[in-house]
Parts: sequence; C-alpha cells; structure tokens
Amino acid sequence: MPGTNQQVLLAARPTGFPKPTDFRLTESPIPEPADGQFLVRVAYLSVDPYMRGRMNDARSYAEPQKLNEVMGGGAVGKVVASRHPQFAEGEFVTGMFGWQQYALSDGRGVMKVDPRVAPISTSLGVLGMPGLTAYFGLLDVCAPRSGETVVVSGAAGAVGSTVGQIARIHGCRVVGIAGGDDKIRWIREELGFDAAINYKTENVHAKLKETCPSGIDCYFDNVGGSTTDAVFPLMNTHGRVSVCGQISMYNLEKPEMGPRLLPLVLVWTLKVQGFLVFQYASRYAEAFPHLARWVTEGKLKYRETIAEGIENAVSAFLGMLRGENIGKQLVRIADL
Ligand code: NAP
Ligand code: FER
Repeated sequence: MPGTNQQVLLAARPTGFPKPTDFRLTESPIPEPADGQFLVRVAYLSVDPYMRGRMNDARSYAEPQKLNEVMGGGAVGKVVASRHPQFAEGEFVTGMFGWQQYALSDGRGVMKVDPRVAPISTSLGVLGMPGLTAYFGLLDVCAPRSGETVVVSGAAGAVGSTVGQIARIHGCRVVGIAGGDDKIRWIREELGFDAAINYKTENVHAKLKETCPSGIDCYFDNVGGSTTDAVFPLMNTHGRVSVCGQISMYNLEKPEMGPRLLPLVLVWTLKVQGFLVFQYASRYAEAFPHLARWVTEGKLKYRETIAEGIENAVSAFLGMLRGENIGKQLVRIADL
C-alpha cells in the first residue's frame, strides 16, 4: 500500500496580507518514478518573499502560481527511488520540489548537494538562491571598492545578512537596517557590521547620517518604502543602488505615495539597477566556490529559523513576511 504525500496548495489568491485560509493542506498517494524520473523525499522547504508575488495573477518572469496546485518553491531532500541514469538512490538534491513531502523529478533544474561541504539546509540559504542573490546583487550590480560605505536593508534576513558580510570581506564599511533589537545585535556583534539601525524604533535618516560620515556609496535594497526614502538623500555622487527586493510593498492593496527620488538619481548621477538572480544562472558556478570557502573558513556566518512539520509551512511563510525570522526561514519536514 503506498504511503501518503502531504501537500500544501494555494486555495485562493490573497488580497493584502495572505491568510491561512488562502492555503490548503491535502494528501495524495506517493507517486512512483517512471523511466527517466526519480522520487525525492524532501527534508527542508524554503519559504521566500518572491512567493507572495507569484500568488498574484500578474506579469512576471514566471507563470503565476496556479490555484489548487502544490505551492511551488525550492526544497532539498534525498533521492529515495530512481529510474534516472544521473541520479542515484541516497544522493541529496535541491530543486523546485514544492511544498510537499515527496516530489517526482526528471532532473531539470536539480542540483546535487554535497553534505560534506555544509549542512544540506544551506543549499536553500547562504549556499543557495539567497546567497547567490547577495553575491551577484552586491558584487556585479554595486561593485563596491575597498573603503566604500555600503548600506543594506533587510539586513538580518537570508540575503541581507550575506550581503553585509561579503561587503566586509571586500573591505567596505557596512551599515545594516533591520526590524528588531535582537536582529541588530546579531549583525553588529556576530556578523561584524560596523553599525546597525532598527527601523522600527529609530530615525533611520538621522542614524544613517551619524553612522555614514562619508556618505553612502552603495545601497543594497531589500525592502523599499520609507527605509529607502531615508537612504537616498545620503547617497554619494556616482553611488550605486542594487534593487533586490521591495518587501515593504508586497502585501499592499494599493501603492503608497512617497517622495520623488529621481531628481537625486539625476544630480548625483546614481546608478539604480534592478536584477533577478536567475539572470546570473550561467555564472552560479563561479560564485559557489567563493561562498562555500567563506562559509568553511568562518568568514561568512549564517543563521536559520526552522519551523517543524509541513503543517507549519504556511505559518512559517506568513511569519517570514512579518519579520519573525532571523537569517533564512526554513521548514523541516523530514529528518534524513
Ligand atoms: P528575509 O530577509 O530573510 O525575510 C524577509 C524579511 O523582510 C523579514 O524578516 C523582515 O525583516 C523584512 N520585512 C518584512 N516586512 C517589511 C517591511 N514592511 N519593511 C522592511 N522590512 C520588512 O528574506 P530574503 O529571502 O532574504 O529576501 C530579502 C529580499 O530580497 C526580499 O525583498 C526578496 O524579495 C528579495 N530577493 C530578491 C531576489 C532577486 O533575484 N532580486 C532573490 C531573492 C530575494 P525585518 O524584521 O527587518 O522587518
Ligand atoms: C524576489 C522578488 C521578485 C525574487 C524574484 C522576484 C527570486 C521576481 C519577480 C518578477 O519577475 O515578477 O525575491 O526572488
């Protein structure tokens, strides 16, 4: 008798902040691999900000998440049955397996994970999509030089915490902005940021002025909104802004008005560039050895906030959107 495969589906397109009832936990039989396929037992699911965007029926780099289908998303697990020549039983793999306990794959978009390099969970965080986002969004888009001042928002999250440390490794002065005293303590005291600002309790503009006496050369923006409004007036001439995310707006029902910032882009000749990590797919192999070496040398630290059980995937996702995570938010659904 086949076992069951618990799955989380998108049941309704959220308006504003998503609700638990926008999702549904179901189960189906564990599938069997056909020729050219393998079956993965998932250990960790990733919950990411981009998933909120995909729940809208809007134009994007990818098709929107389909209603009443398994939530798409990155995951890592172990091959438990294989009829694929390149993937053997017992190997660890990461791919877009979705919010479910077992996934069938034909190997497309799947990467093998070496558990001797680092725990497999890092393939969803510092050594996975968020780490690569930090690497290319900082080094390619901002191209910071030693001695420059780098400001990063969303600084205690998966991407932001990595950005700040890579900037430090490159000899920059780094100031992080995040939403909690525990978060700013972590990035200051353990990650070595030069300064950290709690945007929920402090005046961001005033604090930036104090902590960036030579102005700001690079701004890595994960959040947008009023945080970004506070940063732009302090940018230096020829400053570079990497527009990575705008999470403060993902759950708004109607757009917010703010100050018009383009005159500053003009007079200070700023470079403001959006980017998507997928555009760098052909260069992942160049970044990975650097990230892995920094992690093993202890120069790039990471933290994970781990929810337990697939029944808690939705609350972990909603908690991440509310800022309850420090570092990468994961959901452990099996101990492999
Ligand atoms: P994360 O930072 O680990 O988690 C999300 C964080 O966003 C929360 O912990 C919360 O921290 C913060 N947040 C939520 N609402 C906010 C608000 N209104 N204002 C300011 N901060 C808010 O997530 P991540 O995976 O590392 O992603 C960070 C950003 O990068 C997101 O914007 C995401 O969309 C973007 N991203 C872009 C790419 C790309 O290819 N361009 C790839 C990956 C991620 P606080 O407690 O500090 O508020
Ligand atoms: C993200 C936010 C937005 C992200 C991707 C996007 C991979 C892309 C959105 C789009 O193309 O519409 O965090 O991470």
